[in-house]
Amino acid sequence: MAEELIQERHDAVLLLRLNRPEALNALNIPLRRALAAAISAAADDPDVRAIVVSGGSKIFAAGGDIKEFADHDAPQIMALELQRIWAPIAACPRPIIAAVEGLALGGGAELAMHCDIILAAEDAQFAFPEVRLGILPGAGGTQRLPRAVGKFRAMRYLLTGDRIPASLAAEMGLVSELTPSGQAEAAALALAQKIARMPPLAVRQIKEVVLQGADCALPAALVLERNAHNILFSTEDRKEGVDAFIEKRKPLYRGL
Ligand code: CO8
Repeated sequence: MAEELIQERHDAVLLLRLNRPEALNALNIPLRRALAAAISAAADDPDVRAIVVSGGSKIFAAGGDIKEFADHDAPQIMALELQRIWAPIAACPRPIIAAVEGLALGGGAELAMHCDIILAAEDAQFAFPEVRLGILPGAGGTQRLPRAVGKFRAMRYLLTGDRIPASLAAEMGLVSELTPSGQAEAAALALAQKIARMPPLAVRQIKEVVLQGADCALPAALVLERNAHNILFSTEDRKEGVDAFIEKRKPLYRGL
């Protein structure tokens, strides 16, 4: 059987490509576990400086695997503790870029929203169809969508399951950037390579401060920012960046 999660290294970038074409990349438990394990391993590998999560050229993901959970009742769903599979993605210190072609539905859209940057093909579509199954988005969708696009637009789509075209998603702030159809993965890899060339400690601090600060009151968030800013002044990469600017040469960052 083909691997359900393809892993490729592109220099300092790890590409993770969902590969369940027969089920439109529906996220079954083995695939979710593989994704969580790959991202945990990447977080332990200092040579991985950015991650791309892609569904390939046709579809990002058609959601959670409906067939896998069709007969589950509440205790069975609770026993799965699915939040433990999502946690390593949410906690990953490396930047993660989602490359969305085709559809990102339900758990697929929630997977994209676990990432830090979402690139979407101009003909891609997002939706949260859980309501049509009598449930709700259970992997952060009811919380991350309103934080990304505001309450009133989030409600509009969470309560209907209607599709959000990528252009509207970009306008709403759910998509970072649109790409031509078929080029989301290549564009995500190029962007990830660019981030991978940045000083790793600064990249890590920016990600941490943006994410943690978003959940704090502004004064506390500004303290987080100030402390991270001050700490970065002691790094060798800060010295290298400034020296390279003054000497008019390309910097070589080492993550120190
Ligand atoms: N789960 C499992 N299998 C799926 C899923 C899915 N989410 N989506 C598609 N598939 C399977 C189909 O069953 C079909 O398999 P088979 O050939 O064996 O019948 C194959 O993929 C191809 O699908 P279609 O024939 O339906 O392809 P179409 O091009 O006609 O339609 C769609 C594509 C529009 C994407 C359509 O497949 C669809 O609507 N899929 C479901 C979308 C959805 O509602 N996603 C789930 C949202 S909920 C969620 O993500 C979290 C909770 C999940 C558990 C819920 C349990 C109650």
